[in-house]
Amino acid sequence: MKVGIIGLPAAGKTTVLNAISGGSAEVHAYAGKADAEPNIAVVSVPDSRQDWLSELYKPKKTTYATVELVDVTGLNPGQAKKEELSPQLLSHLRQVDALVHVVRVFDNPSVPHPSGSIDPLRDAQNLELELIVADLGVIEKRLAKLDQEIQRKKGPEKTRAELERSILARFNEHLADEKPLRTIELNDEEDKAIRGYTFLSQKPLMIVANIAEAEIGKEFNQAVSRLNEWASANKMPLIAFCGKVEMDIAQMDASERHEFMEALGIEESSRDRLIRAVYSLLNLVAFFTVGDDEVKAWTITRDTIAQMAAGKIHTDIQRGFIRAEVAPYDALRQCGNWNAAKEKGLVRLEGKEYKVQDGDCINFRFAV
Ligand SMILES: Nc1nc2c(ncn2[C@@H]2O[C@H](COP(=O)(O)OP(=O)(O)OP(=O)(O)O)[C@@H](O)[C@H]2O)c(=O)[nH]1
Ligand SMILES: [Mg+2]
Repeated sequence: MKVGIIGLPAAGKTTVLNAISGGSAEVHAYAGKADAEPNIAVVSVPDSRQDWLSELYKPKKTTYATVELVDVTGLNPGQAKKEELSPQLLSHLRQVDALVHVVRVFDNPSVPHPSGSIDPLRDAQNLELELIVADLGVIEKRLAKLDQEIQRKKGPEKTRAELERSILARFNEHLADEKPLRTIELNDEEDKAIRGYTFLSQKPLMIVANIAEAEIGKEFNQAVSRLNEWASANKMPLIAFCGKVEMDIAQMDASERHEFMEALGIEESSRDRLIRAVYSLLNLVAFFTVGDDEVKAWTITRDTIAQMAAGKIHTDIQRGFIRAEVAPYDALRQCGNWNAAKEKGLVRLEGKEYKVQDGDCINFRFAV
């Protein structure tokens, strides 16, 4: 899974990336360079259930799920309108599954704000507008060509192009009202017709309010409260933390980190909070495959059916699917191990259509 970290210049995007990744990824300051390569970090998804399973099986390998974070260069308000978003930046953003918008709340005279003052709500709205305008640009260009194409085409191809045109026209109107595409409901057919576009304002988005050191452990200040009200009205989850302090914490060893967090009243690291928020934003859950060789976590969308979940592991397992032997994590934990859970009747055999639940430990039976 890929997550794009976006925001205005100097909002603290790279700082947040370091905080989430433990600073192990090589990062460099963009210093406003529009064509800079993104910073990329791959972060393991922490899961105490998997820790326990790994203790139980003592496998040769424990493979956690991972999230790839892509920290791109800062977006300046008005850039999309002037068509100044670089093709590299756009192509990086088009590939991500979700966007994390880092909004600057901290004030620091030695780090000038590109708009000259601290106003988180204004910045969040400005960035949303950049996404909207970028999408509008794509749609306007496409609509201009589609008319000619429709005249040339015949039969089902013509029908498909007409459907595309009608959806894009609807999108166009929606965006012109300054509303992001993630607030439009599409049926399956419509979704399929426009999937190739990867519109930016259609991507699930959450907000990180990058607060000042002095605000840690306190209630939201007025600026964050206003931002949060707007975010929740627009169904964007918001979490607040101080990127700079979290970056320091992420670089400490475990005992020092624990002490430091306790002293500051930070209950959970920004990494854990952010990953949990992204999972919930994208409606993701984990299932596990367990054994002496490997204990591995797999990420799926909630309610994925067993046969599709099997396909995550290998297409052969999906094609040759016979049954899924399922032990819920809680049952294993309660009974102590697989056999004990089986004796108590807590291990079930499920078919193709079974909706895999968060924490299921699954042994797929298949034949090819
Ligand atoms: N005081 C304070 N400074 C911060 C905080 N977060 C980031 N900074 C500082 O703000 C400056 C910019 O941070 P970066 O993480 O490089 O910001 P960025 O959004 O990646 O900037 P660009 O990549 O240039 O767009 C750095 O000097 C950080 O140390 C914070 O929470 N508090
Ligand atoms: Mg940066």
